[in-house]
Amino acid sequence: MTEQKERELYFWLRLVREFEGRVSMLDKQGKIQGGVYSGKGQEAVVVGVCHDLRPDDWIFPLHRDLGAFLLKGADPKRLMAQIFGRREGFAKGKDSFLHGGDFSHCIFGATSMLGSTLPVAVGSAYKFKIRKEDRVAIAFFGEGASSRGDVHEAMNFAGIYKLPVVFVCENNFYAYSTPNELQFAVEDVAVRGPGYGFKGDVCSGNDLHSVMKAAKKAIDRARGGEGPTYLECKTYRYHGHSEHDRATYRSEEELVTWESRDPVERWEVYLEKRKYDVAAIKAETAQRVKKIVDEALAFAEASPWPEGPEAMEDLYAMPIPEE
Ligand SMILES: Cc1ncc(C[n+]2csc(CCOP(=O)(O)OP(=O)(O)O)c2C)c(N)n1
Repeated sequence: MTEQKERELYFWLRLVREFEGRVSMLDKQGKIQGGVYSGKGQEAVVVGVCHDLRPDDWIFPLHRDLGAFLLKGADPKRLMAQIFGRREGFAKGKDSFLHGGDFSHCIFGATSMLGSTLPVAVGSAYKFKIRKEDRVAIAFFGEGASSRGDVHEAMNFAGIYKLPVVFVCENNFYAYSTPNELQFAVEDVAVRGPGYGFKGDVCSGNDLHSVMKAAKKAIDRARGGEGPTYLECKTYRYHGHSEHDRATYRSEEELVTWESRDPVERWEVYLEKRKYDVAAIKAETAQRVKKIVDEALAFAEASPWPEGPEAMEDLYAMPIPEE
């Protein structure tokens, strides 16, 4: 990997952390519309999976994947406006972050019914295959969603047709307050992959190298016509399920154990071992990401609220004109 690439990856890790950190803070100030589901602690998953995707690959993020939007090229200003429920947001002020997608960057919005984006991701992968398009679909989901029927149906179909899709399970050990041992009776949920006729792989979701390596294999497999992968990334969310959840169902010791495996700090150690001037890189990156987030915030706050009648716009697809 070149030094430039290593620094770029650090920039992404820090940008995601800064953006999400700011959103959590703004939520406490009562400025955010809707819930805030922080992915703090899980940054290496979205960076490792999305950093090398092509503009026309599609991603299907879950509610905790704000970072995936940034990686896939969504404008941070519009993203913040979306979170603020303003007109300049992707949904033009009709929704919070939760369901907002950015089709211009091939980002599908999350759904409230967890796991139900997977059949959509599989549908798009089916279309890529039928039209012989060199594209992949990345479907993110939590280990909680892994228990849903939609997820099973999507994976079964994708296995039969060997579709170019990667199923990325962000296993952060809790689905709201439900721990893994009450979620499934297996250690690694990725063991289900072979049951659908494709590979299951497990990686450390807090180690960027580990995610990148596993994601590359899975994406290459999809592009090469070898079908899907069930990629499980073991990770941990530092915050509660959402900002209103104090997460009293887990111990302080457990949280601290995971914080000691922090993905951003881990990458800093790596840069140090590479003998780069890490103090300078940290200072420069901090300034760079702060500027991006400050500008996004100023833009969102200046963006108007939608007017009442706009609520009726964009509700239906335009009919396809007859030839
Ligand atoms: C089908 C469905 N069941 C329950 C819920 C309520 N709910 C919202 S988030 C959540 C936890 C999801 O856990 P997981 O899928 O592991 O993702 P995580 O939040 O841990 O990233 C639950 C149970 C929902 N939104 N949809």
